[in-house]
Amino acid sequence: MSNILVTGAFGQIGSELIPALQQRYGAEHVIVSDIRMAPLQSPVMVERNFEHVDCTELQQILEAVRRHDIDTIYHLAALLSAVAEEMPHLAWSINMGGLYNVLEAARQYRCRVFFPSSIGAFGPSTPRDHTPQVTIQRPTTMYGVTKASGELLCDYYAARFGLDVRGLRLPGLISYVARPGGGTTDYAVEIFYQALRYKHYRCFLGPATRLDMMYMPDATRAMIELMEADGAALKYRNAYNVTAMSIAPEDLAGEIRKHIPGFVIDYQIDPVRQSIADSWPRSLDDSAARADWGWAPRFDLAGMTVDMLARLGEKVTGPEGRRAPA
Ligand code: AKB
Repeated sequence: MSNILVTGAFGQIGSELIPALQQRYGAEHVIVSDIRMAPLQSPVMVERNFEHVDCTELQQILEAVRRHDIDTIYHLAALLSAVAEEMPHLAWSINMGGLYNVLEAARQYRCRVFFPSSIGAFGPSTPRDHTPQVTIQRPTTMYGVTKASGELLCDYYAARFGLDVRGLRLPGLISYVARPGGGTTDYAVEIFYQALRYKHYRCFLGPATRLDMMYMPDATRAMIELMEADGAALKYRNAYNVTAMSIAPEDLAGEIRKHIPGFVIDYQIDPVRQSIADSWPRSLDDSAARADWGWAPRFDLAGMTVDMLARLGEKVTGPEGRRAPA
């Protein structure tokens, strides 16, 4: 039975990927690691399987891999796009330094690696509609530079050292368990909290800013399915385009309004995040993922909105939610 290490485990993805991995492979086989300590009311079951790991310290990763006899690493620790623009040096150190250390540990202990790339790995010279699997990648953000370079570094380790590294170019992720922090697509999560609490949301992207999005249950399933896929069938391994919906703030607001009549959205554009969004694809072509390992999303805009409102509704309007800051 394999043992899995997840880095950056208390972030938006880890908070839902870990329970999915625990359910599939058994909680004792999933080692949760983060530079932060477990939040007091962590949705993630940590108990004995927590390691405090700073990914910029190779020794800490090596130690966790050795101690727990790890053979698969899901490397989630990274800064997101908007915060990476505020702190480009730190973003390089965490996103690239952390990935390099994870790949080095994987090389030494022959681990398989999952690396989350992003729509941010593309730039303004990339075709923005039906963005092909193989196309121009000249990102203009530090986040994008680390994602495009990260894809190349993973390819290098695969070709040079025979490492099994797989990855996805993830779109904006919509989730109700943990909130994202510092991303350009965060509006698509914030809007649900504000709609449920105040029937009003002020969006930092313009109404027609179309980007790819995916509901988190689809995203965690995609990661696990890719890692379980027959390696011989994978033409790209790292990193596959995946998407579930291509939507703009005005589309999402319209869908929410079907369930919360009177919901109002207005706009106060943040020039930094708007210019990041304007440099990203509007819709990805994910046909390679569909053909090579059977990828198919289960949630479209309508299905995701119903599920988000139902699950978040209890959390936001319950006693804990009323006490939490907006
Ligand atoms: C971000 O907005 O930075 C991320 C992403 C699309 O990679 N959600």
